[in-house]
Amino acid sequence: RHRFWETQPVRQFKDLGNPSLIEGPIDPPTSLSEVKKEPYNLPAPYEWTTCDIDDDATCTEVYKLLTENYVEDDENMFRFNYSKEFLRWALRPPGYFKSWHIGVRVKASKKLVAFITGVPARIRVRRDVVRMAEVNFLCVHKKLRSKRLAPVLIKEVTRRIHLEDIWQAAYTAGVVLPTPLTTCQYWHRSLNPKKLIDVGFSRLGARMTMSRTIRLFKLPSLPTTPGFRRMELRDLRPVTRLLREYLSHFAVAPDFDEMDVEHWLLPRDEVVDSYLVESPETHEITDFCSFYTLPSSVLNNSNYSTLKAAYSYYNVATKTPLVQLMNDALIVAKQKEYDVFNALDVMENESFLKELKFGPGDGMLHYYLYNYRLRNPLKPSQLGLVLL
Ligand code: NHW
Ligand code: EN5
Repeated sequence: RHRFWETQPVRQFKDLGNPSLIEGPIDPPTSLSEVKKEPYNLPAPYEWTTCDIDDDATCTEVYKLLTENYVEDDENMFRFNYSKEFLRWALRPPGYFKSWHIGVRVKASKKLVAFITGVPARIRVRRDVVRMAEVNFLCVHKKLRSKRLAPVLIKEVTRRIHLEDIWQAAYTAGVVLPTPLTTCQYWHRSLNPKKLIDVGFSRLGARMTMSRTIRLFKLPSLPTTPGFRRMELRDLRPVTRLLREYLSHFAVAPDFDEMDVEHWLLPRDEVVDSYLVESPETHEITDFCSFYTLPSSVLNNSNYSTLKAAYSYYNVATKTPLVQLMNDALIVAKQKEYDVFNALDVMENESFLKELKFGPGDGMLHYYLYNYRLRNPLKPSQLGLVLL
C-alpha cells in the first residue's frame, strides 16, 4: 500500500495497539560516518540546490513555486499563499541550517520545481526532550507529480538532518500516512462573512439571510479585557515562563526557551501577532494569545484574489477566561482586516470553539513523528504543538 513509507522508521498501521512496543526511538542513531556523504540520485533532468532564503531572488523563486503548487483544499478552490516574509521567519529560527532548505532545479533551465525544508526544534515527548527537525513545505511542481520525486526529497532532507546528528522529526499533513500521532480538525470563525460566502469558503446557513449572518458574526471594535496589549521585547521573560508552564501539561509540545519565544512569538507585521494581558494592578503578565498570518489564493473567482486568514498559534489563560481572551484575539484580527480566524482542536481550544461561533471545516490535519513511537495515538487535546 505505501511502497515508500513501509520502508521508513515510522509507526506502521500493523503496530497499532500492540502493547509490547515500547515508547521511544524506533531505530537507534547510527554513527555519523555511516551517513551517506553524497546526495541521493535524482532523475537525470534534475539537480539539487540549497536555497538561500536570505537571497531575495531565491526567496522569490521559492515563493512562486509554493504560490502556484502548494496545498489546496479538497475542491481546489483555495491554495495556501505563504508570504516571503513568512517563509523567512519560518525557515530561520535559532540554530537553523541552510543545508536543510532544499530545492530541485531543472538542469537545463535552472527552473525551481521542487522544495522541502527542515528546521531544528526541541520537542518534548512525555518526559523526554528530543532534538528534532520540523519538516515542512514539501512541494513538487504540478507538472511533475506522481513520479516518485517526493520520496527522494524526503530521503535527502533526512540525510542532511542526520548529518547534524538529529534522528527524529515532526511533521503534519492533510493526507493519511503511516501513522498519525493524532488527527486534528480545522475550525473556522467568520470575520468577514459576506466575502467568505462570495468566494465559496462558507455558505449561507439554512433560513439565514446575509444581513442576519453579518449580525451573527459581528464583533466589538475594541478588545474588552483591561490590560490587553501587544507583546513587546520586554515581555520575553514572563511570556516564556507562562508558556513553558502551560506547555508542560501536554504529552507532546515544544520545549521553548527565551530565544525560541523571541523568534516564534515576538510580533512581526503580517507574519505573527501576539497579545497579552498585563494586570492593571500588579503589572503581572497573566494571559497570552497569538496567531500567524497565512493568506490563501482564491482560485477562479473574478471578485477576489486572496483570503486573509489568521491561524491560532499558542494561547495561555491563567486569569482571564480563555473564551474572553480568544474573543479579544478575534476582535484584533477583525480590526486588522482578516477575513477568517482558523484554529485546530489542539490544547484547550475545544473550550472556546463553539462558544465563539467557530464551525468545523472540511479539512483534517494529521500529526506525525519520524523515528519515534508512541504506544497509542493522542487525543488532539493532549497535543501542545502547532506547526506552520
Ligand atoms: S504537508 C504538505 C505537503 N505538500 C503538498 O501537499 C503540496 C501539494 N502537493 C505536492 O506538492 C506539510 C505533491 O503532491 C507532494 C507529493 C510533494 C506532496 N507527506 O512524488 P510522489 C509538509 O510539507 C507520499 C509525506 O509520486 P507527488 C510535510 C505518498 O504517500 N509523504 O507524489 C512533509 C507516496 O508514498 P507511499 C507524502 O504527489 C513531510 C509518495 O509520497 C505526502 O508527486 C514529509 C508519492 O510520491 C506528504 N504530504 O508528491 C515527510 N504526500 O509510501 C518528512 C504524498 O504512500 C519525514 N506523500 O507510496 C521526516 C523526514 C526527516 C527525518 C529526520 C530524522
Ligand atoms: C502543513 N502545515 O483543506 C499543512 N483547509 O478546514 C498542510 N476549508 O479551509 C496540510 N473545500 O471548511 C493542510 N469552510 C491540510 C489542509 C488543507 C486546506 C484545507 C480546510 C480546513 C478549509 C474551508 C473551505 C472549504 C472549501 C471547499 C471550510 C467552511 C467554513 C465555515 C465557516 C462558518 C462556520 C462553519 C464553517
